[in-house]
Amino acid sequence: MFNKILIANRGEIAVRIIRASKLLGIKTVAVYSEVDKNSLHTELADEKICIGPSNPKESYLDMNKIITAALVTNSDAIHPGFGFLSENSKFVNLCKSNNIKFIGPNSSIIDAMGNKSKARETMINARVSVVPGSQNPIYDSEEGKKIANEIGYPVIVKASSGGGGKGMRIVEDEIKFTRLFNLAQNESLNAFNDNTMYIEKYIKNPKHIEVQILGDKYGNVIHLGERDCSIQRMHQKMIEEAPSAFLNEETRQKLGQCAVKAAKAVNYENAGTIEFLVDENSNFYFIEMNTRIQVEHPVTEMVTGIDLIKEQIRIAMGEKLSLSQEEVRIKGHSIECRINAENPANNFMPSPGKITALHLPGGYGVRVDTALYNGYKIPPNYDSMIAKVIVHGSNRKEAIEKMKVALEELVVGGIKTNANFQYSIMNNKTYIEGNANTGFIAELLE
Ligand code: MV4
Repeated sequence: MFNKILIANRGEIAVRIIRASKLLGIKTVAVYSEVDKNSLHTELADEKICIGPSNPKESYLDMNKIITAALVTNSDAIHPGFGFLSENSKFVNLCKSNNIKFIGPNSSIIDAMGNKSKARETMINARVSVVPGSQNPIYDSEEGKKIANEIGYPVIVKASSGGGGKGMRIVEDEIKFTRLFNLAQNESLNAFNDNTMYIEKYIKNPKHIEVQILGDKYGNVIHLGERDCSIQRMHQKMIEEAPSAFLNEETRQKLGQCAVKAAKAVNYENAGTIEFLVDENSNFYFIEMNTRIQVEHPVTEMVTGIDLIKEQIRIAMGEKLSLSQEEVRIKGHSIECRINAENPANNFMPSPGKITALHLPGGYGVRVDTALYNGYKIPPNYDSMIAKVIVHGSNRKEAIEKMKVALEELVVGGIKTNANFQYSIMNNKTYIEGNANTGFIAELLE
């Protein structure tokens, strides 16, 4: 049993983790940077410790400061949230050597899945269907071209250390291959100090569908259904929903089983996500595994009734999964709109500043995960996501209507947000019909 958890994060996810800890009767420690002195998470936690300047490298990413904060407060465990140190295997090892429990999977899995070409190899060996492509890492364009010619164009060249679209290039034909491969590889070298690449067949206009899984220390793994995260802009997700409007029941079953197989193959422990691309014919292919809790986890909570953060903590305390696969039921439909402090009229330019008026929507099946309060000053130093509006309805149509009511009600004064842009998507025919794929926002903006 944990007596105290340190939350190595900020913003709405820190608040979310503090609330779950309290529900389990566990004390909480907030860490904060100088610019976050007046942030909500510091107010809600039992204790707070300043860990340095606004620059994440000197605070939220500084492993030694966070370990020291955990030690001086006698914390039993650290919850990393998402981003920052959540997928840093060195940090997981550092927790272990200081006798602090890291609420997440073990470091070797984080390493194995963090390297995307290694993850592909692992899943190929586990007989999980991956996108047709290379089996081994690729280091030079000549080698890459041979493989691309075998796969057949178009292909997509990706960086092993990539994510968020960095070090990625779509290649339409052989003539363009060398130039684009080198561009992707240089980008990867600069961003990640890694020249390891891999190649996949390019899937045109795919859906991005991911499956939530939970695993305990005893080898039990269950899935909690899928989330459709196809609505994204510049590789940033904007809207997520569960279940997917696109999948039929048979594909859904297969996808869930495939995700459990993938997680079992790596003895996965804690919460994780298996990401798939789904093509127009409902063929699905593994692309990546996320070894953290994700921003969009609430839509899964809303349709399953399972508190994923509580489950994460329980699993880390050595408890068995609280339910079996047969006990998981998907009820109704949930949608999440991410509210960002940004200006859609000016190329989504970040819009930090002081909140001068605030009204958060409410009502039956309406949830807002946020760390905002009236008078709060959003600092310019961090991610622009300031709230998540989440709705639950008995079906997708009702959920969309509920989201419209919620977004109409939302007032965030003093800064620009993307709330009206999100509202317009709720009225978009392609979206309403469930036909929006990963190219949707780019096409909409054109
Ligand atoms: C792909 C793909 C098509 N085929 N892989 C983008 C984020 C990263 N996690 C995976 N991504 C993609 N991988 C294969 N084999 C399409 C995307 C993709 C994308 C690619 C280039 C430019 C914009 C994109 C938007 C969404 C998805």
